[in-house]
Amino acid sequence: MSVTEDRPNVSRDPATNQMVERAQDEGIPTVFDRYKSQQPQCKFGTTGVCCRLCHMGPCRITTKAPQGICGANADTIVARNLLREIAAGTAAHSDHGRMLVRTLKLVANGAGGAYRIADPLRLREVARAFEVETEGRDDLALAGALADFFMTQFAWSEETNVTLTMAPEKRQALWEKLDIAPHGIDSAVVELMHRTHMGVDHDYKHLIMGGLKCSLADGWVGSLIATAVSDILFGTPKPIRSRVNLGVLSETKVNIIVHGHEPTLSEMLAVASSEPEMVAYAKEKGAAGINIAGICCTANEVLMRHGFPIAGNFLQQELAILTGAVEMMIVDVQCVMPSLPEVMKCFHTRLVSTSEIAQTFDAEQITFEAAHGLEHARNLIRAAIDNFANRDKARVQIPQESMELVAGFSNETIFHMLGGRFRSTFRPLNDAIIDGRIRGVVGIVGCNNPKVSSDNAHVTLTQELIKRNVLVLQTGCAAIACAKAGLLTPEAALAQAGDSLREVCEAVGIPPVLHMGSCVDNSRILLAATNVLLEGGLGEDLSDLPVAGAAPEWMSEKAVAIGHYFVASGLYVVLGHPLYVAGSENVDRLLTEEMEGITGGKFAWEPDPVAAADLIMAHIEGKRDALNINQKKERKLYDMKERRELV
Ligand code: NFS
Ligand code: SF4
Repeated sequence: MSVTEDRPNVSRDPATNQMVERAQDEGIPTVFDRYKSQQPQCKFGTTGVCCRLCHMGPCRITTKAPQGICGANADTIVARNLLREIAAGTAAHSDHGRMLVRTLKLVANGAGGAYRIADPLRLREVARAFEVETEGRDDLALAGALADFFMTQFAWSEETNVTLTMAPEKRQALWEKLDIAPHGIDSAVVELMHRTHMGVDHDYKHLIMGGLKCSLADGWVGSLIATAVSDILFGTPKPIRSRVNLGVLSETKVNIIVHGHEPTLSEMLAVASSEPEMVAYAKEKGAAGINIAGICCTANEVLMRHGFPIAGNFLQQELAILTGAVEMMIVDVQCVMPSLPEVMKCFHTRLVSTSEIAQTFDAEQITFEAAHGLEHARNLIRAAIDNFANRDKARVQIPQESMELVAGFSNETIFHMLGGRFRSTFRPLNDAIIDGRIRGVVGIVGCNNPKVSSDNAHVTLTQELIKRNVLVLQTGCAAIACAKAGLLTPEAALAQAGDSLREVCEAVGIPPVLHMGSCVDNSRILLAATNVLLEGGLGEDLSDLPVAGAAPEWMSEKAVAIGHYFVASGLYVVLGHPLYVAGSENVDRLLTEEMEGITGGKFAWEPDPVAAADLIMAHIEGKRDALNINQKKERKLYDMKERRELV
């Protein structure tokens, strides 16, 4: 059966719907078809009560069989499964961070080929933040020392992770008290794998607290390192204009798509694609030039720093190939669908996998080495140009949708923008929150998921929140979704923002929806919240702030880790669909209720984006009440009868 028969809009984005229709017309299966063939999805899986952690099993919990063969009950099984997701998510973000640290070290040793320290100021700032000696060290020596320091954060150590010191002091003290401060990224992941092995940790509360510890090693350590090193090597993002959606693909140029998460090779593709010899070669082969566009977070990385256009988010990866206009798709790690080669076969597109840990059947493989990055990039671009001749012009069908956007909001940039020309500070933002012109700040992050009409929840939630005078920070595929809907053009977003939010944004010169980067850059959201707190007037800990996080269409284990480090940081997190925990009332209650008394943060599940906005507003107003900053606005005017009753 066709996908769209009973689900006419797989997406709120017309470009996506157009390409899905094409796929159906031509009988090319996509993620949306496979989603259908997987229905109904297994209840044991979605409620988290299927255990295959040992080979006495697999075991499934039912009313008739309330325990697995070993005696594990639903609470233990649900908690263990959740922990393994957190471990995988943490591993993915952090291994990405480690690759970047390795590149930084190579650059420091003079073995980094064309890579260099793009942002020496940020290098010094980051080194100072972690007390790495800067005096008497030139940039390369300092980069080497910083890379060595970052490497120490992966292994186990007696000390807790040093980068946790970026968090507010009260928060750090709470983590110590709860014994959830990690002692190393790799060891935190290993510890979860150990604790969830058959016959180890069985108390669901103890397990979940272990999960929070590992998630902190993601957000405040691995991801934070990935962001810092990306800024040092490739430049700290500044506001930059670009375009988004499948319409950025060119009828006349050689289209190369970069997809995945690691920005290292794509940085060199950015350099090589503008070299005059490359452009001349493309022209020689009959193309008008070279067009590099991105998908997923690699896209966000090259957008933030070079303004390269974005072809789409997670669910558009197959659809980009379906335009018939892509000469080459270059993938690295994470969120790359194994179905890509199948779609490729129907077109002339070449698929190249570039990570030594990620091979895809039927894709060409190159093993990327930083020292030869520029050479790899030139070779790939040349091969893509050669493939232009194979494009079947009659089969090219590029949707017309392409939207303008502004991205590039690092903390450093927001700091400078808010402070104006003379003094960098978050003060104007804090003042606006305190006097209520901005009610609060919400991070909207995460993926797309074929379970829901793609982009719709991201866009609706964002519109609802800015309308209610909430400043929105975004990363990942959520940011791409809103960009496609025009919400990342300051003009359009301002027009949809509530009056007081609009006034503040216009006065200080920031848009109401700020694109902060890729998913590892959620660490920027943690630091933004910390900056607001340190600026003063809004409490003593992150859990005091009128802020929240949301992932309305999430799908990946990385999102599970992110959700947990937000909650462990004291934040309220609304997910568009629940974690796989419904099989354990105890785990569900711990995460959605009791956790508030432990970390100050908690989860909520809410599929309807308007209802999610209501939940978030109730939370924000509750925090504002607790901070006593709602007083002025809510001063009550008593009528005579009420006055009399008062005396
Ligand atoms: Ni985040 Fe970015 Fe997108 Fe989800 Fe995948 S690309 S790391 S995991 S799908 S937002
Ligand atoms: Fe079954 Fe226990 Fe083995 Fe899990 S660990 S598969 S519940 S016997």
